[in-house]
Amino acid sequence: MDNILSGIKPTGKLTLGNYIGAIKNFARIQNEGDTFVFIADLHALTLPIEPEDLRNNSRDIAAYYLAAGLDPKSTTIFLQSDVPAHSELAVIMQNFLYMGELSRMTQFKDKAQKMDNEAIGLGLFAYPVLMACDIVLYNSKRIPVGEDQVQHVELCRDLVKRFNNRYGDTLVMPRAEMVKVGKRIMSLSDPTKKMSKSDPKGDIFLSDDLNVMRKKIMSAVTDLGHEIKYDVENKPGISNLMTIYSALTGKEFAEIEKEFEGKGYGDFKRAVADAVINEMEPFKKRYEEIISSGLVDEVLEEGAKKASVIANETLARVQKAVGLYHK
Ligand code: AQP
Repeated sequence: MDNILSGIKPTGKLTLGNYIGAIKNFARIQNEGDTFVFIADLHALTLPIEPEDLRNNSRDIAAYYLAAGLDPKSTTIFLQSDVPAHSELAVIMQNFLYMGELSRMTQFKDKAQKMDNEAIGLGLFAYPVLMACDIVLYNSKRIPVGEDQVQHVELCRDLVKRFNNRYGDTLVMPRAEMVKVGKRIMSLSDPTKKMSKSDPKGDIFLSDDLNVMRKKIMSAVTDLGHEIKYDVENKPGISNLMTIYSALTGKEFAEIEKEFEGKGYGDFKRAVADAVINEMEPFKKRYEEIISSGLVDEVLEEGAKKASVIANETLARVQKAVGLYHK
């Protein structure tokens, strides 16, 4: 069975995009291999963040993982900064990814473009180096991600090829995989943009009250016409809502089109809101129970111990391969 690895960075309140594109799927596939799911707190430092927010966001993500059904018995859940091998390996691997390729990363270009050129941190630029280390440390073959992260996994593949060519078979080759439906949930106020926690216009947050979620869906931007039809180019708003509905109910697009034949946008939005609330009500309840128990700290402590064993083995293998003395 292949090792599976994924994570979320605690840069803000999690969105329905993170839930559909990542968390829900982690729980679904966790028994298909040795699964490692982490909270990428070091990655969150690549953009300015208050210490209190970083701490709270990190704890929240762990609780959301558990609320979604990730079972610490089958999935190693841990905080990236609790496993120093991530940072140690990154110091080595930064020599094997090149500035040209890093500067072509879409996420870097998008984020840097909104910042003052003189104040772009090195960490933001080198983000894919650390992400590649997150992946290779766990000998991970399957990397479930949303569409926006595929480019970084591709760069990690380049790194593995480059490293193994030079030093022999040391690192395991990963591959990105995406959910069939929901790999890119769009903003409800601008369905041409990704629903994103660092640009929270048109987001549904997992922390929103259920009635706020309903209101947001009922006022989501829709398109001209009145037909419920999956057509991303001409009907991005309805197509996005159909994606959410399909991801949560398991219904195919053709089935949804049939279900709403002759009905209007209002009927459809009500059904989407019901589907979101059906899913979110028990999930949020479990999250509340978990956050007020001591479970999160316990799980993260245990997870860091388990993760460190395999991460340290890989780190030692790399140190030895490159010729670090005494390793
Ligand atoms: N809108 C989305 N639709 C589907 N999947 C999504 N993901 C994020 N947004 C969507 C997936 O969630 C996982 C964790 O993401 P992340 O927090 O590590 O970073 P990100 O991809 O940069 O997500 P955000 O929300 O846009 O974060 P910020 O704003 O902090 O950069 C990933 O698998 C991601 O693809």
